[in-house]
Amino acid sequence: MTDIINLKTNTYYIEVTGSGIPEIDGLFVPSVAPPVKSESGTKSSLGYWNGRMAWDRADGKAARSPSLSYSNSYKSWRISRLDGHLAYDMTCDDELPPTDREWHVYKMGVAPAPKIILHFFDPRKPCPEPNVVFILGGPGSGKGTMCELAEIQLGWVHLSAGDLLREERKKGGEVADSIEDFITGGKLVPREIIVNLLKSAMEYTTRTTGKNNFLVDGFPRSVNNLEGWLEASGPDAKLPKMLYFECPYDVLEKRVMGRAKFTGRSDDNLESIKLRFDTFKAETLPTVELFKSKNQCVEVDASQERQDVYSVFKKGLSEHTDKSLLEDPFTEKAEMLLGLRPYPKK
Ligand code: UP5
Ligand code: MG
Repeated sequence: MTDIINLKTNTYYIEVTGSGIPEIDGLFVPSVAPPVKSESGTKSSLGYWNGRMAWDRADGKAARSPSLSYSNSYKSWRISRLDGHLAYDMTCDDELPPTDREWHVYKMGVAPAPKIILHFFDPRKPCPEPNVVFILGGPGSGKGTMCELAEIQLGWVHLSAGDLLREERKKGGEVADSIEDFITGGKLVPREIIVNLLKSAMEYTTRTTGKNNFLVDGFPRSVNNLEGWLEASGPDAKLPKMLYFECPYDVLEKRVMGRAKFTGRSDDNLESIKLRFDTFKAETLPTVELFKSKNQCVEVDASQERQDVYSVFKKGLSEHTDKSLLEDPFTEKAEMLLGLRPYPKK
């Protein structure tokens, strides 16, 4: 039997969308059902049912409380309708309602099954402030490599502005076509597009994972970009810290052309690299200068060996890094990124 005394408070919120039943779609909050004996004999406590977290509808209208809970008898998570009849279930042993699989449509449910989003915070309240560090440097200076390492080893979340744009481009449509033209021409996309992508990725990540340390890689690429960011962040926003990867052009070109064989990026060719570098000098360097003048910029000599770059980079992030992760041994992927282990042959 679960030791109900030692259970962690249920602070998760669940959003259900797309069920096709208005009374099911909506927000579910930690259950306030009083302690009872469940059908399988397990005593439940506030926020819990059958020893697992449980939720009530936020509008309090459901006949069954909790209305989203786990059944030990059926070994499944279950979502009920207002009248208490079950609409969706998922047979599994997961500690929390699964968000990555299709739910089963039960007797009173309607297809398609809904999407379940687990929030770490009450989505009706503003999202906690993130810790943001901007990473800038020329094309191929190693921004992505170092950010990936910090994600794997130090628990930071890596948001590459370029990758977000490339993902958006894949979705197709008018915006996608215009993104393609900007990227291949080495030019900067309009700031609204990238600021929105970054802000919503950050909010979604914090709400759904609780993670709050973000490396924003390849942004702000111009003073205009920075103005867009500050505008979207509100009047009290502080200027984030910047780590600037300094690297001479010949090294950048060599690295990007080395990478070109594997990535197939439409801008990894000699002509695009030159255009990207010109844009970098004209638009991005003045932004770096601005951060330097405000004492918010740490310079990293990115032409060094990967391990040396990483050790300076790690120091630059120490203020917000979870100390318990600092001494962890390198994972296999980290060793590959650091050039200490070959990538597996395809
Ligand atoms: N490598 C890495 N570190 C190394 C080291 N120390 N020693 C030896 N080799 C090292 O690294 C490049 C290569 O070098 C890799 O093979 C790596 O193994 C090796 P990588 O980490 O990929 O470098 P990175 O700096 O991330 O290079 P990237 O090409 O991604 O930088 P860009 O800044 O050019 O590209 P990004 O994806 O950020 O942007 C692409 C385009 O999107 C821009 O040109 C622009 O059109 C558009 N964009 C906007 O318009 N607005 C934005 O805000 C952002 C992007
Ligand atoms: Mg990159």
